[in-house]
Amino acid sequence: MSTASVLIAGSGFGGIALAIELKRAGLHEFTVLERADEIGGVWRENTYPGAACDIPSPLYSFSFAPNPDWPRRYSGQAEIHAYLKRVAAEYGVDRHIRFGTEVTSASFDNGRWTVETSTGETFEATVFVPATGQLSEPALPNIRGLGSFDGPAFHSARWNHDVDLSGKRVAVIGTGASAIQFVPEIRRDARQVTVFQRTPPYIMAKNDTVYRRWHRFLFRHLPFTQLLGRLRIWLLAEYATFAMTGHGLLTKPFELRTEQLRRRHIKDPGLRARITPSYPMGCKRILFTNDYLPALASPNVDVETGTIAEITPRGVRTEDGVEHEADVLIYGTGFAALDFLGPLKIRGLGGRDLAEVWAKGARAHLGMTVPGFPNLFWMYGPNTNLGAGSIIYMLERQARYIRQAVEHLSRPSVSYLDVRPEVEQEYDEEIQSRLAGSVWTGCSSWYRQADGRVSTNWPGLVSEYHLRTRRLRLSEFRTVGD
Ligand code: N01
Repeated sequence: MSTASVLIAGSGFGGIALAIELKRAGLHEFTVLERADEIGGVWRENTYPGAACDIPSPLYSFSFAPNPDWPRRYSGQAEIHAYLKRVAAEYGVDRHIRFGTEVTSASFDNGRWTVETSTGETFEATVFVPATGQLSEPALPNIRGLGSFDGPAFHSARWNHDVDLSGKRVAVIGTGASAIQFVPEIRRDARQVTVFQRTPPYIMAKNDTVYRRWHRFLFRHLPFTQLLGRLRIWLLAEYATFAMTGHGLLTKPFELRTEQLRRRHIKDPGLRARITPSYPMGCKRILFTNDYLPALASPNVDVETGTIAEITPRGVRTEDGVEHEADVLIYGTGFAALDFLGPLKIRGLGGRDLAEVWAKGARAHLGMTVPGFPNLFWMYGPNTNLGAGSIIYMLERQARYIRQAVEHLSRPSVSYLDVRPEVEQEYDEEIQSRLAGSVWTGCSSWYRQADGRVSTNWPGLVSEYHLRTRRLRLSEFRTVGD
């Protein structure tokens, strides 16, 4: 039987999860288009010093490919990238990847997607799956004078490893998950690090463990031991999500822990006050680290909380008029997460432009399908990000759902599946009304648009997402050709 063909844009954890799901189901008609020359998504791009995952590896891995060889509970970027490459090779999906091929546009016509790429090649398929991630486009801040700095300046996700920081004065803008990982590393070599903090993050301790030989022996020969660890972290993440989605009192014990940590590591009451958050815990991502607070307390690190007025050729000027001179400027300013499309142009039925449909914010049924854009399935799409837990779990659920759609579309009589507008509308209203009661409306963050809409995060437990995506419900779709 011939099967529906699939084009996947992106070979990060999402694209690879789907490729493996299709392969395991015997659906071999797929191609992954990858702009870079290697797989890996964010785990290829983010090579800054100290880059690691703050979700423990037993959970931050594919359920079908546990890895007994993780070096530690919180593995680093290189190990995670190597894991993804190894699993892709083991399942034979690396052979389906076209590297150096960025998808620039996709349009649906006559029951097929035509995808144009940066190489000038055009591909056609029944199904198109953007798996380009929410955190793939680095965001530079909108600050006057950006670009006027005389020395080296780069974003954390485009780390310039040619710049030697030894003995240099380094200005870091941002205090998110990336900055709190690289600041402790760079301060070892740098003469001086000035961290420009706009909003302090909540910091929790990382309960890290180096896995010894006996751990690895147990994980390999008694896999349930690793599975139990996975289950424990999964349950903790579900608890945290439950707290963030309308049960804020449950975060109180953790708030006390963060206060204790600050007291333990930061003896200067002035500094402690400056790094104490004043918004509800969980509203911005909670950060796990054991070395960021000690780094802030070290003599060669300053925390500057004055508002940045401009970047100058010599450094950063704050609104009080002080120019903070620096030799190197590093932007730890995050990603354009709300811009799901990025440079990609997508046209659906009747030439409808997805950018116009999403002008007020990205939205999709179960984060995957959009009315008028048949056979288009997003991975890590709108409202599928997590405030706690492993995104790989969500990606596996999406892969399974999309695989079912591909199976259905492989019937000779079916040409396309188009989610019903009323289904998507009702879903979006439900998601947004639930999000209104979540912690994420209590501050500004990359989860939230300027008008307040939260268009990145899933408002429930991951177990709920699992249940809701377990079966593709054909009644939710207009099926053409059936
Ligand atoms: O980026 P961020 P990130 N002037 O957006 C500040 C994932 N991740 O790269 O909070 C001054 O969190 C901004 O300030 P504020 C993870 O999902 C995962 O660190 O907006 N400051 C903030 O401090 C994470 O959430 C891992 O007030 C400005 C910082 O820049 C996501 O990636 C590791 C500014 C941006 O923080 C993004 O993390 C690393 C301005 N104009 C990343 N503009 C894991 O371990 C922005 N800022 C899994």
